[in-house]
Amino acid sequence: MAKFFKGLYAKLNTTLGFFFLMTALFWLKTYIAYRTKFTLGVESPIQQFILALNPLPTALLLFGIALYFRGKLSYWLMLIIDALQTTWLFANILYYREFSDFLSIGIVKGSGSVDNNLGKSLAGILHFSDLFVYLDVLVLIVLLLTKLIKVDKRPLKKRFAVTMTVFSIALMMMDYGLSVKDRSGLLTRTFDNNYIVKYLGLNEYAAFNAYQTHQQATSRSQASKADMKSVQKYLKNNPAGENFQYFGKEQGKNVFVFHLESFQQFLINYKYKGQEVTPNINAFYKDQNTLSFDNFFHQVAQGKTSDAEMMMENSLYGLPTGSAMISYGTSNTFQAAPAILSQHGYTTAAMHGDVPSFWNRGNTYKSWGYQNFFSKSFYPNADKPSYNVGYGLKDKIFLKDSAKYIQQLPQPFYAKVISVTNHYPYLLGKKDSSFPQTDTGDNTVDGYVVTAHYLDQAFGEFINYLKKVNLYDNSMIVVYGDHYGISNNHRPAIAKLLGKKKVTNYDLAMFQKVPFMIHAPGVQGGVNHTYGGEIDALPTMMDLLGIKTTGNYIMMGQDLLSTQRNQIVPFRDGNFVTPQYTKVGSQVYDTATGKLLDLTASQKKQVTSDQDHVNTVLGLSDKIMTRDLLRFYTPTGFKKVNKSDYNYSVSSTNSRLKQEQKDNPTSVQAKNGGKSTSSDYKTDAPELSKSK
Ligand code: GP9
Ligand code: MN
Repeated sequence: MAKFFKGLYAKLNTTLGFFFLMTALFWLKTYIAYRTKFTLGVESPIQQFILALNPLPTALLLFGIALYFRGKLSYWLMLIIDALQTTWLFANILYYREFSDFLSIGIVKGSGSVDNNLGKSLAGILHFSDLFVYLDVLVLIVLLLTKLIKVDKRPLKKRFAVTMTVFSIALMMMDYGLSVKDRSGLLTRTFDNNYIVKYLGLNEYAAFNAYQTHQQATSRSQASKADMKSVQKYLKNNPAGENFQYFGKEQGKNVFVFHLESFQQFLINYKYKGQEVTPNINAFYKDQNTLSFDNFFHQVAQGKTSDAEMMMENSLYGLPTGSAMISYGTSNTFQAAPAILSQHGYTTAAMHGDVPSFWNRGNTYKSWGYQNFFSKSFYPNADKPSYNVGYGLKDKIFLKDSAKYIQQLPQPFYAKVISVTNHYPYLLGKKDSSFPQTDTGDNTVDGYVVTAHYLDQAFGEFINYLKKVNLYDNSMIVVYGDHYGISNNHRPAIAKLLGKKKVTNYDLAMFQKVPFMIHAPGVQGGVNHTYGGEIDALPTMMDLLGIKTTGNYIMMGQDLLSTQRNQIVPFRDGNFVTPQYTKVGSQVYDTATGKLLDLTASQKKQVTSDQDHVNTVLGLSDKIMTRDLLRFYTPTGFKKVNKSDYNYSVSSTNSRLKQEQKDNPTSVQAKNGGKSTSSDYKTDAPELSKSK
């Protein structure tokens, strides 16, 4: 035994021995930090394995650089690289504690005016145990200084260094291969920085982020004011048309934007085994004050929810690949709904039962001018497994606890409420399920009505609360489905659900319809058949609120209530739907009948011109996004958003709300004599009744 240790000790006195000791320590501490300092959402044995593996490749690669040098220099290099990597880890631990996200190059450089007050609050967020990450660096230095470990002066054979470099890169590829197998689209769609760190590691995340930042900076630097002029010229030549009938009818009202996750239009009035799947949403659809649209399409691409949010609140398209909120949300200039409305006296808030890093909401919402963002950590017991399913809190629980915050918002307010339970793979425990599964035989499809029914019940409870506290008649309530829930890969199941033998490309295009409804107490409702999509939501809402957007704001959509609109609905892949034509790839269908057309010369001409329009708007929108063109133009009456005005931490949000109850006592709670209205919120969520 003693001999063994002696042998081991002797090895430590060689360059390679020291190298492996340092690597092992770095690996271990990074893994401990992963498990104790971050919430990476490791879910399966393969993810456990990947997480345990992922600190190793870059440790070997970077420490391995030192192996190309000899003697003292080699040791010094290793220590410097160790200290740098450790500092990156340490800085992320601190940043994560405050923002539940990882540092990005943009934030480190302080560009894009992202001031996170990190310096100021450093003392407040540092835990003593964070310092453990420096322990091994310190120990190694002491061992060297005291000569307990001696510097090996002999040069190492070059082939050792080269082997280490090759081996570490191979290991990195292996990690990447395993990761992409487990989470496809990891780097193209990105989703959440937590995912990149969980799968690839903190250093790889840094490299990926640096690459993205570089790409963005390049496309940004190509832009000039003239680009913006061409966008303005286009909008001027293609005006949306005035909307005299509805303009300003909802002026000054509170606004709710209620996000129905993965909710498709076909669910409206859909019955299974004689039972309505979504009775509450159906009732809302038919409400005499609800303007409902039955030819409204989602227009998202890979960014899914984030694309929908981008369109709904900016009237700008998502990108053809990836998520614009992730790539540009932190750094770009935006003139989004929350910013516009807060400058018209509104309090603005977004609510969502997931972590703020998902789709980069925590940063993007600041760019959009949200004053408040209530994400997962604002909700009681948010980490209880029984309270969660899939991406976050179960809707019934989330909505009930959101009411606590809604009641504190000074009126008028703009509140976006994002549900999440009706999300693929549509799994819900027995206790929460009160609707039979469909029997298409396709497992990923059959639970869809079950979670949709659950979402509907949650929605019903929420609307009842709004009625109880007089918000229903005081608010414009916009309800929309963000994108399909059943993807086109499930043709046979879709056919079964729709009661058809089989589905054509036309049917699938129509299957992309999602609900869009505006409950507007000041107007007569009804079902409107105009063709439009998510890109058109914002101009529609703004006109109802009496805020003129045409000729001032840069919006790619048109008011759905304007009678002169073009009714061309572009999809992100370049296909489109108009009242006449539905174009899918090389096929063109008659939209009214679903018949495949053999185009006449004049039809061809029309389709070509529609296609031109589609290509132009998508191209212009992409230019605005990738070149950050809105920085060159500020609409009249609009003040540029300053991201450092916003702080979404729980403590500062709560103290801000408290202060606002005094300074501007117009919230529901303030008007209720300061008393909470929580008891007016009735839910049958089994998780909540049990805990009582
Ligand atoms: C996660 C949720 C889901 O926070 O919004 O996003 P999706 O997967 O639908 O894009
Ligand atoms: Mn979604």
